[in-house]
Amino acid sequence: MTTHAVLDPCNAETIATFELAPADEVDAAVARAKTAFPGWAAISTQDRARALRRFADTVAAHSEELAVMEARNVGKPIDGARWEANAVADVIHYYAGAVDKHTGTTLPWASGLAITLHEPLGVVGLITPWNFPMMIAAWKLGPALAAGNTVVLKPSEITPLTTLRLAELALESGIPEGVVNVVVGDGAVAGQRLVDHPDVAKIGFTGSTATGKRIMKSAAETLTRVTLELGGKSANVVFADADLDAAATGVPGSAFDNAGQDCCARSRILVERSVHDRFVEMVIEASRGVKVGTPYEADVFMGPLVSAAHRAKVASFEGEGDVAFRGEVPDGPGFWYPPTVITGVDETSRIANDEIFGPVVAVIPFDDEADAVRLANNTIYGLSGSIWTRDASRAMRMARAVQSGAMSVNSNSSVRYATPFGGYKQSGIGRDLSMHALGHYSETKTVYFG
Ligand code: TXE
Repeated sequence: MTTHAVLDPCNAETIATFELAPADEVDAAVARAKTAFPGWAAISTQDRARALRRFADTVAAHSEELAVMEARNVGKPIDGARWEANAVADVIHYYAGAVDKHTGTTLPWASGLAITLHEPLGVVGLITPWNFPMMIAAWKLGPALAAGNTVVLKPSEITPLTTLRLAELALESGIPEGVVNVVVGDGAVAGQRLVDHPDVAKIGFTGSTATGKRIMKSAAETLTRVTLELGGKSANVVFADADLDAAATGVPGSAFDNAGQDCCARSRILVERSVHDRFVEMVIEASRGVKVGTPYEADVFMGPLVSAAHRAKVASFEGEGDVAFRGEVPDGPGFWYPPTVITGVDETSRIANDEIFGPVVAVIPFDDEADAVRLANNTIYGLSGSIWTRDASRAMRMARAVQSGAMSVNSNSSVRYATPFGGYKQSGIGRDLSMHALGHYSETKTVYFG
C-alpha cells in the first residue's frame, strides 16, 4: 500500500495520512454493498424515508464538526463551510421526502393496462472531487439511497475527511451496515477499479471532463450507466442596459468564490463593447474587496487553492492577455493564488476556452446580441452562465440561445437542491439534484396486465 498525506492547503502541513486503497479493497467494499443491497432495496418506502430523515438529522447535529473539518482540508472560509454542511443535511432531507414520490405511471391499454415500476440498480459507485467534497457526496448519496441502491463512494484522495465522517454518521443514524461504503484511494487504481467492477451497475461522477471521458469509455465495456458532471467555462453576459453596479459587485461571488474552484464559476465576462472599459473599472473596484486568507480570519472571502499541483495548473495560464488586476495573498507556504482580472484576451487562447478552476476571470467585449451568443457558445462546455440586462425579451432570448444546463437572469444562481443541475455538451451527461436524479439511479420496468 502507498501512504498518502492529506494536507491543510493554508500551510501545506499534514493533517492526516492514509494507506491508499488497492484494487482488492474496492472489491471488498463492492462485495459488502452487494450483500447489503437486497435488504436495503426491500424495506418499505416509509422506512427508507425514515432512515434518510434520521441520517439528515444526524448530519445537522454534527454540522459544525463537518464544517470545521471541511474548512481545514479544503482551506475554505468557515462561513462557506458551515453553509455547505447545512446544505448536506437539507439535500438528504429532500431525498427522504422524495422516496415515496418517485412513482410510476398507469397506462390503460385495450382491455388491459400497464404500469411502470422504478427499481433500484443495485450497487452504485460514486466518485467525487475535492472542491465541495461533502456537498457533492450528498448530491449523489441522497438520490442513490432514496432509490434503494447501496453505494461505494470514492472521494478525492486530496479531501477524503468529511466523506469518511458522513459514512460514520450514516451508520450512527441507523442506516444498515454495508449500505454506505467509502474507499479512500487514488483515481487510477481505486476509481478505475470501481468503474471496471462487474458488480457496479452505475457510476455517478463529478470531476474533470478528461476523467469523465475515460470513465465513459471504460463503462462502455459493461454498459455500466453513467452520470457525469464535468467542467465548465461559463459566461457572464453583461449588456449596456444592465444594472452595471449589480453585475460588477456580483463578480467576486461568481468568479472567485471557493477560490474559483467551482464548475459553475463565470470565468468569462462578456460585456457589450460600449461599456467595456467602464465595466472593467467596476469589476476591479469590486475585486479590491476580495480578502484572501485562512478560514477564521475576519472578512475573509476566499482561501488558497487546494494543492500545489493545482496552483501550478492555474499559474500555467499566466502570460495570456493583460493583467488588469491582481490581488494580495498572505505570505507563507500555503497554496495561495491572487484574485485576478484579465483583459485583452485572444478569443482562441487557452484562457478564453479552457477551464482554469482558479480565481481568474477574463473580460471580453462583444458587439451585439448575436455576437454575445456566438461567444457564449464558442466553447466545448455548457454548464452555467448569467445574463445581465433590463430588457426582459432579450433576457428570454439569451437564456434560450445559450447552450447551457443552467442560466441565471440578473443573478449568479447556479444550484438549488430542488432543481436539476448538469451540463450540455462536454460539461456532462445526466442531472444531479431534484427529482430528475432519482431517474438516473433507477431502472424502469413496464408490467402489462392483459
Ligand atoms: O480531477 P479528476 P482533478 C476540473 C478542474 C480541475 C481538473 C483536474 O478543471 O483543474 O478537473 O482536477 C477520480 N477512474 N474539475 O485532476 O481527475 C479522482 O480520484 C475513476 C472540475 O482532481 O477528474 C477524484 O476522486 N476515477 C470538477 C475524481 O475522479 C478517477 C471538480 C475527480 O478527479 C480516475 C474537480 C479514473 N481513471 C475538478 N482518475 C467539477 N466538475 O466540479 C481520477 N479519478
